[in-house]
Amino acid sequence: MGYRVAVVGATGNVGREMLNILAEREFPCDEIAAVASPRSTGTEIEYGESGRKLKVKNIEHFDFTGWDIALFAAGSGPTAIYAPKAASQGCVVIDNSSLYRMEPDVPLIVPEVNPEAIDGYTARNIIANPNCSTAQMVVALKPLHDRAKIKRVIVSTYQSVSGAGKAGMDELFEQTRSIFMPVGEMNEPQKFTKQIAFNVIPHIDVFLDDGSTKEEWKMVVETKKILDPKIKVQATCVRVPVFVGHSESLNIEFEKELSATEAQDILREAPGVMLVDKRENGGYITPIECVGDGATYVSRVREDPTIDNGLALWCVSDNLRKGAALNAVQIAELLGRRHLKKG
Ligand code: 11C
Repeated sequence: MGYRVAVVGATGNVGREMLNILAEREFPCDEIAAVASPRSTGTEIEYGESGRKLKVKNIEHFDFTGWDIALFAAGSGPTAIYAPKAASQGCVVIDNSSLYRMEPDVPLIVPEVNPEAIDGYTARNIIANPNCSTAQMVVALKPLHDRAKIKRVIVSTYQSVSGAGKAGMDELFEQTRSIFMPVGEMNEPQKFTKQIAFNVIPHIDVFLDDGSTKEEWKMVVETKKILDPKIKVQATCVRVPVFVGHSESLNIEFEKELSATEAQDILREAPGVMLVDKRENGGYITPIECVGDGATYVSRVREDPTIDNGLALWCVSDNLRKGAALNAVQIAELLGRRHLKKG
């Protein structure tokens, strides 16, 4: 016996990946529903390799009664309306938006890092999935924190345009094409604040009063909630002209001494981490190599001689997978193992 699972926002970048990953990991679904805005109602979406098609259902009329789990990738607006409805109808919501992440009675989960926190889900029937840039960072940090206690992290991100949805990907594609094949003027940027093709933009999400951006703030507060409230994080989040895969440069200060060699040994064994660190030409991972994969790749581990107990490293992951859809499905698996047992 399996679960009845609804994917809400099924036609977007993350929703489609959720369906792919549920099928790939053979998540035990007795029934699966693809749910989206009225705009997509009746369109068909593929599920699994057999070419099975799901007809998209209208979120406005969807009754969650009798459904076990709803994976939401619908953005904060629709989520604010329909997630509480689903939760009150007895369906456990696993939400990819930022809406509930910092609510004290909603667990924010990365299964490799804080699986036990999921037990608090019963307060609201909602579990939050972190921001993509936070998820990959905490997977890499957790095993090092367990060994040597992290005091402070300085992170600079190199985030792909798929983090801004399909419109972000289209904007990079169109701008690149119009540079190579100019037909009239290039369109003004819509999704990003400046030209993204052949450029980098040090601005993701809205500005806050202290001069940081909301994306940077999310990395700070989500890391504290998932990993350890004592860890200090300073983030600079940057959009780069890459379609899929977020990269991060991390500078980490520990309480205890930790050599680069020992850190490599720890990371080699850590859940969710793939260490690729050969210290030679090409002996590290770049975003295009991690697309379609679930791991957080770590490369370039080295000691930082400018501080006591400092390490620097590079980490890369598919932001649509570990950063969003895969983490949500892993939460569903964890929920099944610890709480919603079937069969
Ligand atoms: C980006 N990290 O790359 C964002 C996308 O809070 O879930 C995900 C935003 C979020 O633009």
